[in-house]
Amino acid sequence: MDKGTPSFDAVIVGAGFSGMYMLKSLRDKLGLKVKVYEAGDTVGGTWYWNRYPGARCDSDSYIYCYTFDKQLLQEWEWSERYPEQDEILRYLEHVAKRHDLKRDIQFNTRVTGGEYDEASNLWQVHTDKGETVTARFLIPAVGTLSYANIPQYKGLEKFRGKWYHTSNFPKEGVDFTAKRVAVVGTGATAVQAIPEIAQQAKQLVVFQRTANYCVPARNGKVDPELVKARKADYDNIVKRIRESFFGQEHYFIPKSALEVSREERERELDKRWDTGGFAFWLANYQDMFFNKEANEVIADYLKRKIRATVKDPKVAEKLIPKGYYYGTKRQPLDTNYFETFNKDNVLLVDAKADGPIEEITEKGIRAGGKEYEVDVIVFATGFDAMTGPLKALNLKGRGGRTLDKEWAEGPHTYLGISVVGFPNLFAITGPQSPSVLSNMPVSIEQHVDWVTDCIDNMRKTGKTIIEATRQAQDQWVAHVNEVVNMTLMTSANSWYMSANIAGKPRAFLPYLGPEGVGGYRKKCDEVAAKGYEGFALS
Ligand code: NA7
Repeated sequence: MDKGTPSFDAVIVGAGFSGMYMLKSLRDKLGLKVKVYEAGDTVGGTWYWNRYPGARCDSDSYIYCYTFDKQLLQEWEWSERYPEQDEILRYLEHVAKRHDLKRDIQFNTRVTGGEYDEASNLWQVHTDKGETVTARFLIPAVGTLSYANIPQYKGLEKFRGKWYHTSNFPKEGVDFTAKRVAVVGTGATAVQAIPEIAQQAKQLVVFQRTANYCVPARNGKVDPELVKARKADYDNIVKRIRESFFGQEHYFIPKSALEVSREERERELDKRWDTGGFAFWLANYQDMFFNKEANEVIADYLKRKIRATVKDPKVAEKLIPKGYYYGTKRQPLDTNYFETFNKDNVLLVDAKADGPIEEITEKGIRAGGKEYEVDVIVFATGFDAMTGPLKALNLKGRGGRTLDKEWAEGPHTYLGISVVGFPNLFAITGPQSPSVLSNMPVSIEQHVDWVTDCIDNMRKTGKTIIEATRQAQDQWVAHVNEVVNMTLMTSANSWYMSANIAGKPRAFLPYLGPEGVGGYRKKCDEVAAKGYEGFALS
């Protein structure tokens, strides 16, 4: 029985890409009373927090944007192939203004907890400002890579210099001029930041735990004729990315890498290398993610590129990825990354060859028994991905159950949107949805539209509670794992596999559907068409 009258129809947590569109959709389409809480002092989410040097999107700008506002697609002009952090932030500020979003967003406010009250069937939501509000629906739009992984090294508190995590850089920036700088980590973030920091710093020491396969981004101005053609073709582009595998205009080569001649394979790989961007990763031979030998011939191409770029063979050898299959960790896109290791002021310290980081000292970092003195440490050490930001909300579902406990062996969701025991909670791009394997805005819009339709349907049919059933959730979890177990993805110690965080249960976090983003969309639509199959509505 529904007893209470909530403060809001819906509370949304986060005002990044997903929270902003969720607000727009529920408020302006359905006329709901909505409140958004955002920890930052303005909109932007990921693009508000990640201000490190070189921060930019790895998806092409023409598809890394909202598609719900067709006029904006025509009006907005991106300056380059990949938008830089501050340009995306400007874009999101523009969207907030254009759709008058800020009036329903409370900034500088972090949600610190929430309980589902079974007597009123409402969520009680608490903030760090001491407020408690109630809402029928609770919608975490907290991002997938937003809970920083700050390594708990011995001695960090003793360090006399300054240290930063890349996802929480000072707004005013950091001046590295004449400084001795350490960067810890060599993932997608570090690959963007290292060449930029190396240009400023007196000395840069890079601490590498796992070498990465990198492909050139090839950023630059986009030919105005191509921009015009894309604008004229937006309806089709939107249709294609929605139906695609990765939310991008990339399609596998429908052949095995092993069935073609070496010459043909080199030609195809050269094409992708020269084009730059995700094409090398996501538009390669179709057996790359399944067949070890196919994967190895493609990886060999990238290893040759590293050897040809890095002048010191010993440094090149350290930069050659080992021990995992190409593409099973997130593909970083680079601009002069490997070239940077040819500079005299850059030193690479590899955990395997030189010894791992042992401690932080007053003066710097000790690794492999040697102390490296630095003035600044930049931790580019990534995130407690996908489950981290949701667990950090400290939510309690029916009977006081927590996500910590429910997910003790990895995430358990239905469709990556809903969790048994947490009624009326919708996670936007939650674990076990395509999310991070997609071009995020495509999957964000899909979830927001689906949730909006679901709530609209509930109102029209007089329902107030929706909750995934145990059976549907178990089947979804089994399906997510069954699909990924057919690939090489599970063999890597990647953050996709939760392996970057000590003690995190090993589990694949996103959903790599047999038909990708397009197939997942169809599945969600079928669930809705069958009266929200797999959910209990009352
Ligand atoms: P990533 O891809 O998780 O990279 C983090 C890097 O930091 C990676 O090289 C890690 O090595 C390394 N790392 C993590 N923890 C430690 C500790 N404790 N000691 C030493 N090195 C460590 O994060 P990014 O920020 O680069 O990228 C995240 C996503 O943001 C990216 O995929 C895009 O989608 C946007 P590892 O490989 O785990 O051995």
